[in-house]
Amino acid sequence: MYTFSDNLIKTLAEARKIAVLTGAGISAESGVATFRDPNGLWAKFRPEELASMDGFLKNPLLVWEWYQARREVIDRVKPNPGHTTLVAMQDWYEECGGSFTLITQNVDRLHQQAGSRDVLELHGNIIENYCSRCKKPHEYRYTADTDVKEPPRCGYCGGMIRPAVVWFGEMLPVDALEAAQDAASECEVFFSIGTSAEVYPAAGLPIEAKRAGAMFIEVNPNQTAITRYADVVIAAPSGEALPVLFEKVRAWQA
Ligand code: BV8
Ligand code: ZN
Repeated sequence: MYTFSDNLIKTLAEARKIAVLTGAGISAESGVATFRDPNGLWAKFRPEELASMDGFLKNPLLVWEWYQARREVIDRVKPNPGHTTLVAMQDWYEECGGSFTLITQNVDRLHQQAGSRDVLELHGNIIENYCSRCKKPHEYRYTADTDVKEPPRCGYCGGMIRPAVVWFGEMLPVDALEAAQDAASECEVFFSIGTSAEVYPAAGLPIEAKRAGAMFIEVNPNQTAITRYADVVIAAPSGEALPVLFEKVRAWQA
């Protein structure tokens, strides 16, 4: 079972400004493949081939099919205890008069499905779509019973419809990124959960928080590019470790 130092539990029980960055790893226990794990999504293709506008324009059918295959999984999976513990933590810290900012690189919206509020989505979402040419939002939504094999066309300009995710080489949504950077520079504790910390500018947030004086906690069964900067490393699956950790925080009596 997982044991945590009294200092960690005391710090978390007394902190009032928490920020959390999540990546694909927090959805792994729901059955959603990560990108860089051995059997991950990138195992067969290079990221730039699939998650970029160039890749989409070069091979729209391959990229569209890859997103449809991911949507098929995301359409039927459920949040896991890692997601639901973050909801309970947001409730608890806000009830204590504190702040809890959830920043995610994930596009599966499982945090919102679990009940997390005001989620900062740095890389967009896989549910919505818009026109790759005139950028107008498009009403297409994936459903398991419709088999849309190629990108629908825009009713205004005839352009190909694309998922509302942020591809490589594309700007992150400015409001979400600025709010995430503010939270990283103002928080007392910063969690990095289930991310390999290889994609920027998201991966810079934990280091910004640490530089600004926060306690940096990493939750990941594997080493990452930023493990060496962590004050506390919880080398465990988030769906198992987070519920145990938060139970102890909630029960802490100074
Ligand atoms: C941009 C699309 C600039 C959506 C994705 C420095 C600064 C700025 C940019 C760059 C820079 N250096 C390089 C760049 C370019 C690039 C970049 O970072 N490249 C990397 C590869 C070096 N960044 C960009 O292009 C970004 N855009 O900066 O634009 C700009 C400026 C002006 C004008 C125009 C442009 C855009 C980045 C977004 C890219 N989009 N995907 C989609 O299809 O999903 S990235 C892709 O990787 C996903 O979005 C994902 O969110 C992201 C990060 O992956 P992770 O979530 O970490 O997943 P991964 O599989 O890697 O790791 C999972 C982890 O979980 C593992 O560590 C594993 O151990 C752990 N785990 C497994 N099981 C569990 C677990 N943990 C806990 N519990 C478990 N049970
Ligand atoms: Zn259009």
